[in-house]
Amino acid sequence: MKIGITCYPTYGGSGVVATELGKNLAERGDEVHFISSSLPFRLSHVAGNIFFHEVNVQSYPLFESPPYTLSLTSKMVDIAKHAGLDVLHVHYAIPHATSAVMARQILASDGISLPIITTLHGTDITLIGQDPSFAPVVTWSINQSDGVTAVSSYLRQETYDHFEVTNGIEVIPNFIDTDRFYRQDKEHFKQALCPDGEKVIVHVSNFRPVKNTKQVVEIFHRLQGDTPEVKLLLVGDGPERVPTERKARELGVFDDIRFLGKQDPIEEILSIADVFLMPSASETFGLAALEAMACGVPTVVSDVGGLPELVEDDETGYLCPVDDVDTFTDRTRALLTDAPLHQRMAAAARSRAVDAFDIGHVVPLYEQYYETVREETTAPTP
Ligand code: GMT
Repeated sequence: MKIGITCYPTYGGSGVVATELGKNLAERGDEVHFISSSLPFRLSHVAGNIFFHEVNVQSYPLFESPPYTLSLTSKMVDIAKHAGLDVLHVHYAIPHATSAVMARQILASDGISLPIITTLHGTDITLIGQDPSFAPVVTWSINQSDGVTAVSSYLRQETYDHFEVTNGIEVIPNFIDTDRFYRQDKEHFKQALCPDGEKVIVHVSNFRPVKNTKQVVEIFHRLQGDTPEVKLLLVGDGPERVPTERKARELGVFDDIRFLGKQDPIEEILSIADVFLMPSASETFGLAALEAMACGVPTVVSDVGGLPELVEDDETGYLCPVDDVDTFTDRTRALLTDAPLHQRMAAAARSRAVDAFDIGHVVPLYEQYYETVREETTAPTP
């Protein structure tokens, strides 16, 4: 099959899912065309049956900012025509689904049929998509899509609750390549960071307010003075990084924290982690937590959104009420001090990642869905 994929190329879960999906589809024999504003960060090389098409935006004195949505639409039309796409799969509704619907209309006027599938990821539904300046367009774009998927049952329900969506929504969860994400021997790295055998807490995010990164520092602060001692690795970057650094200085824990910025490969850092913290205010799935689980790291996460579909409380990690820093601290402390508990949860976390979310189980669900949507869109109307 020839598949077009549009996603945000920057750091973020939706771009990761889209890119890993495209790479895996290509390995399975499909021809994959990424259409994006720049090379997706997990797409290190483009070869064989993977193609990358950069969307060129035009500036013009009249435009306050270049209309990316229109340039993306034109690029989708161009690639669909010249590569002969069988399906176009867009990730994150704003503005990708809207561009795709417009592209499909333009192609139809030339007698070309292009089924489009929209995958809803997160704040396109739970936050920014609900703003009155976007909501009618998001609703229309979802209803006009030939197929719609959501990354959790929670997100599917949120979509129905907040938008007048009449289309069906298929739940296909995030996935992980458990052959790449596993606990590796990184003893030298651990030694360098923790010469006195300190435990390691890791948090990975794009440092947006929804990720509650200042709370990660607060939890870490409350664990000071405990035995064993603990270090905190903060991976990623974004608008909350500076306020989080400030908080760390205020609490006097800055020197025990490493702000690592954007990092790849993340699995090497996760391989030295003892606990993964995710105190998000909202999370539709929590891909970063799944990456940790695959590396055998128990997770302490908020009991919101899609996280209870991923983390089994008291089995693979802990679910804690949002903003309840006391509970987050207690659960983290339990994992850092009770070795048999840690061992049990680390093994359970890895097993859950392998059994329920391995890329080998989930990518075929997308392939089957592409087939279903193609059949439905080409079937003659009775
Ligand atoms: O929706 C967002 O905030 C952005 C999006 C992204 O690109 O990072 O994140 C969402 O999609 C991920 C992949 O499906 C999910 O694993 C994340 O939980 C989700 N983020 C939020 O809901 C905050």
